[in-house]
Amino acid sequence: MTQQATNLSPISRAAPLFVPEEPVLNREQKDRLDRDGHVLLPGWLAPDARMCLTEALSDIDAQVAATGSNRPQRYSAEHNAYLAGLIAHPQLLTLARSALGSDIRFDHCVALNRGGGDQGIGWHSHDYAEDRPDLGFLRIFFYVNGFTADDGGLKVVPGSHRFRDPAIRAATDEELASGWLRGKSHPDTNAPLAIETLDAPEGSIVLMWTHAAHAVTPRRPDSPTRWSVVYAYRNPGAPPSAARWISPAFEQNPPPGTESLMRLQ
Ligand SMILES: O=C(O)CCC(=O)C(=O)O
Ligand SMILES: [Fe+2]
Repeated sequence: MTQQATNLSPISRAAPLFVPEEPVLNREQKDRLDRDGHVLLPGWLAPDARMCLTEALSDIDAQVAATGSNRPQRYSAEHNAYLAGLIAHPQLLTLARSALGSDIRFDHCVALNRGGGDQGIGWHSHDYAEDRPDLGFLRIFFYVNGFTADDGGLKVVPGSHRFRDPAIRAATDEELASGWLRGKSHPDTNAPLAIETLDAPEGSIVLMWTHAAHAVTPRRPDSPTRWSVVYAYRNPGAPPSAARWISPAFEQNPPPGTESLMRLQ
């Protein structure tokens, strides 16, 4: 190792994950995340990271195919060393902390690859600390090769996270509109809640509070696989989410640098 390399800080030693060197949300982005429940950051994934992620996520798909089990997908970081190494990546932690504050725990790393013809997923929300609005649960989605609204696209309902309802469910937009959405408006702006479709160029990331209503449109049959993965972090203080997919073995022998993130409380 050269003298120069020895002097590098841990931050510069890790290969860049994001294009912005210091990936903190600016005031406008943080306000948008808190008002809408999500914020899209186009092109944030560094080019080399996109390549490594594509390789890692292909490896997860291959393991799922070989084992016929969804375990490698649900516990992605436990099945791929590159993905494990990102849990405590300095830039990922900087970004998570810019939304959650300094005291955070890792919750899950789940591959969200969607091959051509994938059916997408209906409307739903996720759980954490429903009675503790002071405790945040943030999910950071990596959309490595992006998506369009009608091709494996994420749909959202700005403001829905404010209801902290973990049980939002609907099979179609119509069902959501005539059901859970009906008569609801944003607690701050009073605007009626409405469905929004997103377009994510290659290399996008999306930050989303976990109680936000979301759904995914089907992937077109002739489209290539949508490579994506989500990393989730939370403030400790409540029992963990139902999707805290961390095996006891991983928890007891965590990758270097992740020990404090792996604690329950
Ligand atoms: O595939 C996606 O873009 C989102 C999947 C999803 O609903 C989730 O990870 O909670
Ligand atoms: Fe979801």
